[in-house]
Amino acid sequence: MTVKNEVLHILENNRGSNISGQDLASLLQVSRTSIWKAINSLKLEGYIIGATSNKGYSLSISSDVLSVEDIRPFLKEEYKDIPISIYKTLTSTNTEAKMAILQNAKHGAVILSEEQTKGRGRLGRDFFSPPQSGIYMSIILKPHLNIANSLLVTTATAVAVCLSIDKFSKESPQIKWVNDIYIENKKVCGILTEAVTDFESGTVESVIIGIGLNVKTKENSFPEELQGIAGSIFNTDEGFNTRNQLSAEIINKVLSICESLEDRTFLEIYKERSMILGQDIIFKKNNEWFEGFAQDIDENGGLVVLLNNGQRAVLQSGEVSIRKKNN
Ligand code: BT5
Repeated sequence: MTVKNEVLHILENNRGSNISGQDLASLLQVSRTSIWKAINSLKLEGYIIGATSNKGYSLSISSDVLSVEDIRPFLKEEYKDIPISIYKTLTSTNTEAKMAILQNAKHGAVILSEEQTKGRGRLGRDFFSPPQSGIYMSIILKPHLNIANSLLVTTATAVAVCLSIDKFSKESPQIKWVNDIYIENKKVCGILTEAVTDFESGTVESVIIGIGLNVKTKENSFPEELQGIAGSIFNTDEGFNTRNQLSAEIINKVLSICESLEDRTFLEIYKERSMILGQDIIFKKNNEWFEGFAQDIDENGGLVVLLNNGQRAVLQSGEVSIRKKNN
């Protein structure tokens, strides 16, 4: 560990309380100048560290910077050594993950960014990714497992993210088929799963799971077109510094559920959390709108719809909305 990381570790363990430069220097057996340099570079990375003459340094309760050192301790034993890269800004963590795959990234590698300047949704849509307020993460899976079915990977990830949010929030998140997570009727998370295929063999070489989660983005900071549609897990100062722990929880759950996709028990949780099962819906397929009743989720994550003409359809992708009742 570098002096900087050791200083951070001590400040983290004493969040909100003061510790003098002299005490830090003696504990780490380095000079006070080294401590001063470490504190300055932590401040440059965005940590909020107070310095009071006589009392020393203290890490503010509200300091919240994504860091590998703060994520790793919360990972399960089997994932403790996965490669994690954290950036201050990227165009898109999924794009960065694609480049990492070209350089032989390992199964389970994680890329996180404090902000994305071109965060992507499906079909070329944008995903608003402002700094220091969300989790924008890509996890790389190598399909030595049977993960060729990217719909099922998205379904499994939605369940993993809901269960992770449960650990930190009183609100129980719900899932809108196929890739959106809602809290109190506002979208707090979107998932974009992309497959990297090997042209020669035509097989899926890697899968990138992109997760965009609004953790504490303020209501009024969403752009106009998302006002009233998008929300965050935390709307108060509660949960101000949970992004590292929540990221670790998501990594643990996504990897463990996706590594045993053949065990379909997560589909039961998916159904319980579904916002659309048992509802009248409209959906678009081949540029045509259909009406029907959302009946079930099949074993591959497909949405089973009973059409108004009595026929049954299974959707593998697309856009679904709940039909408003005419009173
Ligand atoms: C998604 O697409 O919701 C998938 C979003 C995936 C984002 C992650 S972040 C890490 C990784 N790197 C990336 O570049 N992407 C992934 P879709 O279902 O197509 O929804 C897109 C729509 O959601 C937009 O057209 C907006 O209406 C809405 N939207 C955009 N930003 C949002 C936000 N921050 N919160 C809630 N809704 C948002």
